[in-house]
Amino acid sequence: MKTNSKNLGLVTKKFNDFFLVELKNKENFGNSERFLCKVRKSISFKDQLIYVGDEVVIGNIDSESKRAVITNLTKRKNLLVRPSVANISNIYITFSVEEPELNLSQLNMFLISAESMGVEVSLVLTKCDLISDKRRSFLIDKFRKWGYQAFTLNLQKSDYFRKLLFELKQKECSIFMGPSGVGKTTLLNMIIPGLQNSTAPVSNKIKRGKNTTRNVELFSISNQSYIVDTPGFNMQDLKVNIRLLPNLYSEIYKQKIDEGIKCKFRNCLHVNDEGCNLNKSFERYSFYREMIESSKNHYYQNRED
Ligand SMILES: Nc1nc2c(ncn2[C@@H]2O[C@H](COP(=O)(O)OP(=O)(O)OP(=O)(O)O)[C@@H](O)[C@H]2O)c(=O)[nH]1
Ligand SMILES: [Mg+2]
Ligand SMILES: [Zn+2]
Repeated sequence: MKTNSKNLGLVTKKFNDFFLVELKNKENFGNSERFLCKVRKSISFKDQLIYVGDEVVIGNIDSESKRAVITNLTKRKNLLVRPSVANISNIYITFSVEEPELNLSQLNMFLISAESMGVEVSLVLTKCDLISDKRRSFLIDKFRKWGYQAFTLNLQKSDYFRKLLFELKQKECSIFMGPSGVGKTTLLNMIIPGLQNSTAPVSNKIKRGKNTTRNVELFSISNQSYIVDTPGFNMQDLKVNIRLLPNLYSEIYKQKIDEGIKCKFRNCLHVNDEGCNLNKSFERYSFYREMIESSKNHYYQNRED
């Protein structure tokens, strides 16, 4: 049976030209209908791609075959480029403390890239059962200085997990992002009991993840909260406007706001700039400096082209 009624839906999965769209039906949480959709060919936004997290209008709904077509796209709030996800409100950068071992430079790149989206960024540290309490406290303290109150999770203890779950249910659309094998899908399976998405142990020798999750997928966890599981990856380089970088490090912008420090030039990059008054004795300064230098090289290379 075909109807012509139009309905708002949320794209929860994308594969090739197909989209899985869940009807936005607030009264019916957990039982929302899902339709396999293609984009109507003759519509004006056809040059614009549609991503997981997009809100769309679907029509030509066939309730029996669960097929429909996407007829319109609602204006999106934001778009994360890698992995491609639209309309996120929170990014949970997820790293394991061991297996794979914690790479601070990678972690910093993930954090700064997330901060550049202008959404709320949090840090989740998994596999804390593999380290001592002393090491865990050390890491909590380190990341507090970086500006993050880390969630330290472990499969055996549920107290921190419950705190995280409570928080996720207050947010709109949260995404787990980080390298392969850190336990993003394991966490998702704990959040949604019965889900049982595939997870895999890290490889024996080099303790590296096996790229188990292949697609970005969005799941609802309450009436208006969603979480997104993503395929793990390592970041090669960061494409952030060099002028924005000082504002993405809490150690820098807090000095300006809390301590009122002022450099001679308003657009000071705090590297070798004349009249710079920034106190550079914080752990991430070397990462910051490297980012500035490599962005500068990138900028000049592009300018010479
Ligand atoms: N010891 C320990 N192992 C964990 C913990 N959380 C997850 N793991 C294990 O880590 C391995 C990788 O977990 P996944 O959930 O597949 O990792 P992922 O981040 O989804 O990896 P990709 O999908 O490849 O990006 C699995 O064998 C999990 O059982 C934890 O808290 N402690
Ligand atoms: Mg996974
Ligand atoms: Zn300065």
